[in-house]
Amino acid sequence: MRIVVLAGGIGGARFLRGLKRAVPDADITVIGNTGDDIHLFGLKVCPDLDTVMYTLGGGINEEQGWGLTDETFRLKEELAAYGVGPEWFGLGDRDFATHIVRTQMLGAGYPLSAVTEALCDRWKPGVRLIPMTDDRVETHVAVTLPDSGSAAGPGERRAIHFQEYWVRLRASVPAEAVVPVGAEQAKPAPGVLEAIAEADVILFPPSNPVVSVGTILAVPGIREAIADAGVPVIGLSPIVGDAPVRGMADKVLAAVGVESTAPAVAEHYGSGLLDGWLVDTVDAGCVERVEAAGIRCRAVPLMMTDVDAAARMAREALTLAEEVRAV
Ligand code: FO1
Repeated sequence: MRIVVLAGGIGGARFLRGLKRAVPDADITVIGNTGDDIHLFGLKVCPDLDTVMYTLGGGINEEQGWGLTDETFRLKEELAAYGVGPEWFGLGDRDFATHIVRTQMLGAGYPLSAVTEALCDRWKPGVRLIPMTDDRVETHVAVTLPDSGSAAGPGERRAIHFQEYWVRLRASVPAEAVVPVGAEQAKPAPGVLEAIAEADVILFPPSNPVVSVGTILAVPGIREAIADAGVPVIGLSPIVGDAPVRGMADKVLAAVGVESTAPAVAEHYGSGLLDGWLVDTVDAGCVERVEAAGIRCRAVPLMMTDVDAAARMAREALTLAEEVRAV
């Protein structure tokens, strides 16, 4: 079975670990979000691609959900000693190697998709990981910084990099707009449209619907390819009850005018894209509303407490796909 998954960071990676356990013989292609990418110390860092690669490759720092295990931060300390920031983004010594190799290969003219393939040769994630595009896309967030944190003076509206919003500010101020800068000019990376066209099923894992899945869908051609694929497209809600399971998805959902509820996210994707939607059992009362939007809906446990729980979710998604296909 050929499965295509649009994945962001931690939630997507943990779901993929369950999917691999649920259908070990499946051919899984992951279209990874690159809007979180940031250039630091002259290096290109791809947090969502690395989180998928490390999680499925067995190197992930499990508690954090990002970065590597057995990390040291000597390089970060030395950079800080030179007063070279930012200090708020924790790059470990082992992780630096990934960004050095990536930046070296990009500098030699390899596209990000080829670089990602080369890095995966080492980590062997057991899926094909393709960035959504080889072109530069970086998500920025419009905020009004209350204090003098803004060079433009307090109360001024500014656009800051997603990572600064997410990591330095911990999404503590409202996101007034979320803009995937460069998305309009970006082209799907080689293999992306082909994988979608050849897929037997397409999955939206419980990744952030705005800054992860939403950013992938913002690359011209990808949303259309999925809508036209003619195979079941099944999503899993990242919102349980009225709160995101992890991260601060509610902050960026508000920026695009979407309430932080399981049915609202399904409606945001729309029945033109989604054929089926899994909500958590606590949201069983919302099934009717989602079905009224033309999207088949089931309430199943959606807390990825361990790999087996994620595998059960994956099986539920594939079961719903078959029900949708049978219609
Ligand atoms: N997230 C944090 O909350 N704090 C960090 O210092 C941090 C560093 C970091 C370094 C490399 C990397 O690949 C990811 C990192 N993340 C950190 C997570 C990152 O912000 C998120 O994983 C994604 O960008 C959102 O999905």
